[in-house]
Amino acid sequence: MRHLLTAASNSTRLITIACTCLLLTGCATRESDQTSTESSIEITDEKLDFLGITSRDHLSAASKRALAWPDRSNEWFGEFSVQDLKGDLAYEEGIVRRDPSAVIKVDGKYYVWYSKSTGPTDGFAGDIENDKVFPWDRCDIWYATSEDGWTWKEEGLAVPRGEKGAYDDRSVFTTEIMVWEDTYYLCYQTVKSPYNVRVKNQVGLAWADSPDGPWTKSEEPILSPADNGVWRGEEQNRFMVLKKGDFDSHKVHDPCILPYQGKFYLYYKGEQMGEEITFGGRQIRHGVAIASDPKGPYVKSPYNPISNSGHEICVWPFKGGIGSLITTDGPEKNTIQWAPDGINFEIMSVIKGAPHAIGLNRSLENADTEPFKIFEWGLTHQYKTSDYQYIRRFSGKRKTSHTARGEAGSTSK
Ligand code: AAL
Repeated sequence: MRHLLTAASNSTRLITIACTCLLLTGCATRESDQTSTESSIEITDEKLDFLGITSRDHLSAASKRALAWPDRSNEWFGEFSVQDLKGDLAYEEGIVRRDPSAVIKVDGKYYVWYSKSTGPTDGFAGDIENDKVFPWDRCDIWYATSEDGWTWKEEGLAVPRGEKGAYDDRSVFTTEIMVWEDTYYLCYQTVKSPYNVRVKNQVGLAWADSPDGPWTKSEEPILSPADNGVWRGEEQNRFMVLKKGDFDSHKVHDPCILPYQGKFYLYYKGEQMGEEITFGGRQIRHGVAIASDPKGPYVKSPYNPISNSGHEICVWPFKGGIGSLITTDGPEKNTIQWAPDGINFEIMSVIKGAPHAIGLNRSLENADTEPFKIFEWGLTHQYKTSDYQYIRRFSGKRKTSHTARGEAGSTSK
């Protein structure tokens, strides 16, 4: 990044910033292939005072970045807390319940779908033919219902693993629900045996006329990894590559389909062959594939990847665009982003401690009124141990001031 200060009046100065890629500067260009932009930023007395900058003639690198931030209020900023559920979704020894779908409400009852498996995890050094390599290995998709969102009744199996030889014969997991024209769609991750380190993961789809099923599964995956990476050698090592390929050359994960702009946007997380650790941690990014029919075919956007970070997909429609919560991995983790077109996401807030693997509550009626409303309550999962995870409830609240106990409220804007 280059900064050029240009002369102006005493109380106002322009700072010209040439950038190729920045956090929080709003430099990204919409629907354009332009990679470099120049913009002038006015340094007013008000801005200097708000940022607490000592001298306009001695701007540190941090102050220059702060001056270049886009205008943001705190409406996208908030905090979360997590609570235990009751009934069948309370923690159960020996059982994995994780990666809850969104919550929907049908005929007065809440519904959620999730990955379920039993027994401990042995990892890749164990007997991969017979044991579990991950807690999400050997999973099926189960579902539960609730009257109040707190006490849940496990209703049973929704979508099982496929027959031996099918693309989903090893595990079906990390599902999301979409309702469109009285049909229910579950999309989910799939793995075919053997579950080794280099196995490619795909995405499957099932549909039903009722949330209670029966579910019909797609015969083929609806999304697969990019086929342009090249492994080096035969060893089961996912870091050894001759060519990494696209951001999703190894795995397509965490699928979530949203009806958007008359089409169906399938948001997903990509994992790349030869994944590396960068200054932001694991190299993990998101993509989108778009279809005219909920069953596909889904075509990957040429703008992929559409995020630089994020472990799970958590997306929702907001004010004509799409919101996205980005957690865990990458330099832009712990941010909430928004794209006016579902593709070009900008950072709207930087948050702490967001729950993992969120299942948003799609039944909330006021979710389009304020950005943080979508987090009023929903579901998440938590690790009890590395073997066993369970589903919990979260609630989120916008935060506008930081006060000590007994202190009067903030007077700031
Ligand atoms: C989850 C998701 C995917 C990963 C694993 C199971 O939280 O990101 O589903 O594969 O962890």
